[in-house]
Amino acid sequence: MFDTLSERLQAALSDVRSRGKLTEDDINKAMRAIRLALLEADVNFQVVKTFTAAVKERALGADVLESLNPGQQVVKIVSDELTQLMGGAGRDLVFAPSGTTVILMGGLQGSGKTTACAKLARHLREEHGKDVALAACDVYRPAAVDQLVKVGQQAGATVYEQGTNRNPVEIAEWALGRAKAENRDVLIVDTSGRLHIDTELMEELARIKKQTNPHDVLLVVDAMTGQDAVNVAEAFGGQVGFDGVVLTKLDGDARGGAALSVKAVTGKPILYASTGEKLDAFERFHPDRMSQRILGMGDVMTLVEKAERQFDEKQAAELERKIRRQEFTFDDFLDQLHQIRKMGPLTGLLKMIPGMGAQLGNMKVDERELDRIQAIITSMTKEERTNPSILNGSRRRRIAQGSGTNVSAVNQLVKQFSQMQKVMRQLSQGKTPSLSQLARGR
Ligand SMILES: Nc1nc2c(ncn2[C@@H]2O[C@H](COP(=O)(O)OP(=O)(O)O)[C@@H](O)[C@H]2O)c(=O)[nH]1
Ligand SMILES: [Mg+2]
Repeated sequence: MFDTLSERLQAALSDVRSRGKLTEDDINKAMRAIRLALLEADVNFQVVKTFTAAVKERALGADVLESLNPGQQVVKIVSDELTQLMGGAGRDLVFAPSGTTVILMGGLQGSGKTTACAKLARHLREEHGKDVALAACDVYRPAAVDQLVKVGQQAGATVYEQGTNRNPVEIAEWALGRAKAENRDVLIVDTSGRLHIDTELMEELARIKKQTNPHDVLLVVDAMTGQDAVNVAEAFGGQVGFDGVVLTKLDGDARGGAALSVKAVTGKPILYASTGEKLDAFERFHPDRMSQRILGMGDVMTLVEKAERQFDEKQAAELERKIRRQEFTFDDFLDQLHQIRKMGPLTGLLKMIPGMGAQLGNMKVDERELDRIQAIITSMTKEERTNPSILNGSRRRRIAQGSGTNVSAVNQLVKQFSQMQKVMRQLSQGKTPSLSQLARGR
């Protein structure tokens, strides 16, 4: 996500970042590099102009140039301004105080509307505990209804559909009636798109909007299309009107032009970001976190939230109890491994830690190593997992064979595990292991 932009901006700032003293010339040079980086990222020309002017004015302020660490201050200013550019504090959906909240989704064909409907449904269910229904109003492609039914079910939402023989405005009206009668918290209306902006599409969306009186109209735009996405948003804004943006396919967007321009051009904030084909690749868009991620300052908040979601307090307390009583087994170890892996690919997680992004570069964390560990533990019997001391040579050979690894891999894991247990024992007895012990894992 935003890799190219991120690299270019960090390069543009690398010179000033470390500098103890800055001159106006240094600032001008950095601003030129930032302007180029943004234009290359396909950020709207006018937006780039306003942005660099704002950064420059603040950076040239006496309090910055004369401060102890002017370089860091400039980086902070760029980060602040990027945050402002993407919408400041950002916002979540607004729910109706009572009754069914209606969300209408619009956008071009292929922008990711149907996928986003299901992802949003899942998000609202999991994060807000809402009972969500989806209305299938894309009647132009038979497959579109089936697709919504399928992803809607995966998301745990009820899907209202009437095939493709009725007109979408009637279906929307009927679905809203059902949602109200069935006391659904939220109704998300999926609509059809066209390949390009056309009046017919706009009029249909406007009619559905009039009929259902949605609390929020969300425009789904494909980040990979850069400036085109922004133009589409401008056209929709002028003809139908919308309240917020769902930016999709950020996983394939190295440049970030749409993310940086859409708020400034349309005046509407990005509410959600979609970052992959899977239903859980969806998150609220936080301009401040995003700007820090782009500048390589890490995104600790998102990381913490991810961890909290995966690891509830009860589990944490249970784990602590086991460590204290020295009952931590291979099964618990496997559990921990699952918890970590549920959070997503390790490389992605590490990138959210400040300073790690740049260090990692193109390095890939070897997920296969984790696969091997998992395979070895699952090849153990229940007894072996609880009581590793019974692991003699023949048992180890059997495990190696069962897991498709070799005896030395099994030996290594067993050794690491017993070292880990030792550290835990010391911790639980109130002794602090020395740093070198920790480093060696003993
Ligand atoms: N990589 C990636 N693919 C996506 C994302 N969102 C949707 N897609 C894919 O884009 C294609 C079109 O999505 P769809 O929801 O059918 O678009 P619609 O025509 O607007 O309803 C599908 O193949 C989706 O799997 C995303 O965030 N990342
Ligand atoms: Mg669709």
